[in-house]
Amino acid sequence: MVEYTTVDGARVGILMGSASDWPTMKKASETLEQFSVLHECNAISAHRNPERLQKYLSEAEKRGVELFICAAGGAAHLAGVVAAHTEKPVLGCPMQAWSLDGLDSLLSTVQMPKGMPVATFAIGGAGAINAAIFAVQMLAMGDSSLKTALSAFRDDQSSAVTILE
Ligand code: RP5
Repeated sequence: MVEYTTVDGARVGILMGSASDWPTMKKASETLEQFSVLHECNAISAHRNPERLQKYLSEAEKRGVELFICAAGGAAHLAGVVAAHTEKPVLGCPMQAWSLDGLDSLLSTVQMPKGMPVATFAIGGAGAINAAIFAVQMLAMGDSSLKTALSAFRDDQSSAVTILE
């Protein structure tokens, strides 16, 4: 049985607690694509697939995945559990999920105990996109072509702000 998807040369692993998170996390994937950053996307729940998650993480690190973007909603433990299993940076995306407008997910993701960081982003699509951009910023520290692409992206954003008449 295939337990998860892998991509040769992936530098980023996007994980989500459920396929129901995909419409939001697709935005993170599209953002990485925009920068031609190879990545792989998987729904592996910290609660429903604990062994699969552990296996994925140990194999992903060996294959060279450099950081993980983790999305979950409700009792959103995925990012924290991933942080417990890897020394790679973990970026957390709280999902809006089914109640409390995602405040539950935000607090579950952000309130990590000291010594075990999860860089936590905004609830929903903006957070998913920003997590991907932040991942690109980290990867760009050792990658001059990514650095150039990021500068162009920032310039485009500046030009897109219109002046009110
Ligand atoms: C979390 O519970 C998932 O990350 C998702 O955001 C939420 C709902 O999951 P499903 O019940 O739709 O699978 O674990």
